[in-house]
Amino acid sequence: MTQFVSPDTLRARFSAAMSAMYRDEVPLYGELLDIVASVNARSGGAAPRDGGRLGEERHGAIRVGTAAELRAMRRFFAVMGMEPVDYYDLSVAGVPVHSTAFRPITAKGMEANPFRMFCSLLRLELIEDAGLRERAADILETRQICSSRLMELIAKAEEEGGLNHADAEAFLGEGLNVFRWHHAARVDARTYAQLHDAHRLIADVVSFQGPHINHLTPRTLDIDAAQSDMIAHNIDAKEQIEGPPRRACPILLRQTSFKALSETVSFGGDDAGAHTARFGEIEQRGAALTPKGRALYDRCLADARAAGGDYDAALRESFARFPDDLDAMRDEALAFFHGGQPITYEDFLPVSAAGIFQSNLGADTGNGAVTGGSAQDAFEDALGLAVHNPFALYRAASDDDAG
Ligand code: OOG
Ligand code: NI
Repeated sequence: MTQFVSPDTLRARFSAAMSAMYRDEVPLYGELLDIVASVNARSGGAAPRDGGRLGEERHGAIRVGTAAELRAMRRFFAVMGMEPVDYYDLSVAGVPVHSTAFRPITAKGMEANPFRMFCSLLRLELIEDAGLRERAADILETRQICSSRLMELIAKAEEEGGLNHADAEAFLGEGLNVFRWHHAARVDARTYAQLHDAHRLIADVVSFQGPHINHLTPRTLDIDAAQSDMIAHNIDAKEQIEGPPRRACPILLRQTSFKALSETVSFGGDDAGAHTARFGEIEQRGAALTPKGRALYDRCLADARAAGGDYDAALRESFARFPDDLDAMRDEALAFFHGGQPITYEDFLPVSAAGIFQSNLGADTGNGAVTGGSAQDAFEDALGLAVHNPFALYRAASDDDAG
């Protein structure tokens, strides 16, 4: 009998290899890891039940251009036990993409290794200029983000139910290559400028050989402390932490980032330029909320954003309505619990994601704003599968019938 390398092992090795590669490519990411490790060591007393996985924990983000690429990514991540969870419509923030996150869907899988990949698909139909839309589609049409060897290995894993040791090595090596940064663009400088004028993100997705990893995010136990440490290290951090305010009982997700780096690009011939896409991010995770809790969260956040004036003060004020003790959160069925403790939120927040996108897009977003609306059916057609409903996953893991 062939010995297969388990999906958990593949995922752990892939996550570690991605981290080493990104550390090489974006040295500030290494600094960020050191800051987070030191903050987490200082806040050891606050470790949640799943604290044991912290040192290994990170999520990444990529952006693909076509349905075929999205489907290849879905099959690639499935080999490592990662499935698409939730649908995120980023057009609400003027960003022409929609997204899912690939991750393990069981508590056991998350414990074995919690690596997740946020994956966005470009919505070419949101490019207004028909000529440019067609040009972008033509450019993407001829792109091959996965080597034929990688596609063979994925097919083999699907057919045989796993990969042996030698195939696993090859799979990890070929897989890592997909997400590397390429200095040489696939387009000329003029095309890059046109794509960039339509939306900076379109240039990022269309101009290069592959979906370079654009950030890797470690998880901290105290994001306020990590944020001040970032500033103390002269890292150009985003001013505002996205998500809920600081609380005694953290909920959902709080995130902050440092601004994208400007990297040199060659456009063939002697043409050189710069491209800004890759950045650093940190996050703190709290309790997964029930639909009722999520609705309350959305209302509190919307009120704070509508309030104007000092955003932090408005946030604290609007969230005063959200009970900040575990008994009340359980009694009012606002959060999911297991064994007396809240279940950690493993997913993302579209409004935060939009804030993160905007922070790294910078002020200069070209003509920018798109309006599209949610298109989950089209996304799932492209993916070739329906995404998992996160509430159903948390409900299955909880030991009461909250939500
Ligand atoms: C993804 C932004 C979303 C998060 O943590 O919410 C994200 C991107 O910029 O491609 O990673
Ligand atoms: Ni992120």
